[in-house]
Order: sequence, then structure tokens, then C-alpha cells
Amino acid sequence: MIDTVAKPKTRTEVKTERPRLHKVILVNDDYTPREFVVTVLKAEFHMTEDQAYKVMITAHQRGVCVVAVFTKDVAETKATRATEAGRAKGYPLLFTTEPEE
Ligand code: TYC
Repeated sequence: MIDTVAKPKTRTEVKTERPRLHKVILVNDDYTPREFVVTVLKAEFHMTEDQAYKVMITAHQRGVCVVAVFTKDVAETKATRATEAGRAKGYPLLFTTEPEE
């Protein structure tokens, strides 16, 4: 009689973790005109007038507002571009990024 040894059936699980997302945060200041903040939010983050106004007014009232979340590279690029749009006009408008919990 031929003994056959059962081979344990193993399967390597392939688990790809999703990249951590990063928040783009709009920071309030006393100098950048509200309408300019709204214009930048619409242009850089493809927001409607209503969405952009709500984000702007939230940052204005509370100090900061999360604009959106992206992969690290995209978040950093957008925050830099949006900050530079203000800088080009001489405004201290600031967008920062931070990883999501
Ligand atoms: N606080 C500014 C003003 O009163 C408007 C403003 C809102 C600026 C949000 C920056 O992130 C900001 N003109």
C-alpha cells in the first residue's frame, strides 16, 4: 500500500494595504479676501461655489477646515499650488497637509 502524505494546503494571502490618505487643511488668516479663498478652492479642488464658500467660512470661523483627502503626493502638490496662488497675489493664504489617523 502506498501511503500518500497529504500536503497541507497553504495559500499565501496577498493583502495590499491602502495608502494612508492625507488631509489638505485650509488655515485662516486676517488678510486674504474671502472671495479669493473661494476662487482658489474652486480652481484647485474643483469645488462648486457653495462647497467652496462653506469651507472658507468654516476656516474663517474656526481657524482651520479640512478641504479634502488625497494620497500624500497629491495632497502636498495641491496644498503647495493653492498656497502659491495666494503668494502670487501677496496674500498669506496657507494650505497644509497632515496624514489621516
Ligand atoms: N479671514 C479672512 C477675511 O476675513 C478670510 C479667510 C477665510 C482667509 C479663510 C483665509 O483660510 C481662510 N478676509
